[in-house]
Amino acid sequence: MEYNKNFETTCSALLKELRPVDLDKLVELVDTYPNDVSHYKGKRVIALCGPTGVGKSTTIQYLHGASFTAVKESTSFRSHLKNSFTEEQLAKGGKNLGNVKTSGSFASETVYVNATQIEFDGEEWYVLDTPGFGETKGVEFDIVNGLNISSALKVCSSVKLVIVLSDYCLGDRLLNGSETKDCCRTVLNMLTSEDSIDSLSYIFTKMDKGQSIAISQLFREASRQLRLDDKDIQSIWSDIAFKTSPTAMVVCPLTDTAEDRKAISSRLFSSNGVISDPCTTFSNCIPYKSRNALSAQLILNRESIVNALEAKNILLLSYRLDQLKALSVRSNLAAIAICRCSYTDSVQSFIDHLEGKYRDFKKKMSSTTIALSDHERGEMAETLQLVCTFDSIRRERLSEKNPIFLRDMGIWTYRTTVE
Ligand SMILES: Nc1nc2c(ncn2[C@@H]2O[C@H](COP(=O)(O)OP(=O)(O)O)[C@@H](O)[C@H]2O)c(=O)[nH]1
Ligand SMILES: [Mg+2]
Repeated sequence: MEYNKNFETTCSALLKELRPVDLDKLVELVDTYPNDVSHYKGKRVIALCGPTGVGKSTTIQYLHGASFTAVKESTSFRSHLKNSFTEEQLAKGGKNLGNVKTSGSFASETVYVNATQIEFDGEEWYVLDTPGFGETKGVEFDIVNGLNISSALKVCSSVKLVIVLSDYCLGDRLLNGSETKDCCRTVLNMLTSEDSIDSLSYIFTKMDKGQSIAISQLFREASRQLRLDDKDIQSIWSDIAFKTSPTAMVVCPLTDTAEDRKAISSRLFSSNGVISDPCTTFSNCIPYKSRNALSAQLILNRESIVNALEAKNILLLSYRLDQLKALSVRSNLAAIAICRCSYTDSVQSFIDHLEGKYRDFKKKMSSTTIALSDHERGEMAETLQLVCTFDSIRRERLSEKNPIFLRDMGIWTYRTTVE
């Protein structure tokens, strides 16, 4: 049993290195994973985002007025907060409130962007629950979730973006762990301009109410101690320090009174930090870690294309190019520069390779002044055939005019076959 577990872990670590992202699966998910935005399109939205398991869905249940009881889960050391709603709360929250799911396991429970309705002080808001960054089902799901979150935000009339962080993301883990840093980088990537950091809001969970006065200082100190290669998130940490002073929004579902909930809601459902042009403020985004995995995969693909060219492995070459093309023709993936460029760059290096082959071929031909021997003719024919085959791959994938060198091709074909 122990052996099997180790074997499994080793295999999955090895697979991650060999194939950080399954591109075929990614494309399939992009095409088929549900992302119905019709419910909140054109609406005023508060969107909760953050790492998996920090308590985003629980916070949404809390904002809808749910009662909570702590239950001990056999699968986890932590307690799970079981929620219950009154009939009235369920009716007010809209049909999706029942879909705001939480569980005590480490697996992600929220798998789609989901919107519920909340009326506060006579104004209607849609509250977006989002799948956590660092999806436990795998990197391909994480990428698609990131893309779906960004496209969900873009269709709203206005958006207030709230980052949710739990006690697990703070303390020593703030500087030494990756959860908070990665989450901040993901959100930074989601914004087209750093100026929009001003409009972010922050909620903290799984801690005592008393900690709400310590969070500002924690981030102020931590942002000063950031290492040079983490400086990119300093602006967001300074913003957290600023907005959590004198107190942070700390949600305590078990112990908060009705007044506490009202105070959190008043802070949250206010016009502060509302982004009024989501379509231009948000860009297509992939959670930070998965974006790195995707970059690594695209580099592997490009290396594989070069190797396939060298080895004249037409099947592998076509397969790898098709994988990259599939990314470049899907608009949400093509909006990500690394996906868009990988295909065009690979096609270009492929054309360069083809041209190089042709130059060699031409040189050989022009240096042969006397009649070719059978062996030389065979070699020439083989090279020419290879160039032609490669070119058919090129033509299928790039509706571009033939490069100049191909104009001569007919003449050479004639010379090597007829002579
Ligand atoms: N003790 C405690 N547990 C919480 C709190 N918020 C969420 N949880 C538990 O943490 C787990 C993950 O919460 P969930 O809302 O599903 O996280 P999400 O992935 O961010 O949506 C669940 O078992 C929740 O009951 C909290 O404030 N205190
Ligand atoms: Mg959730």
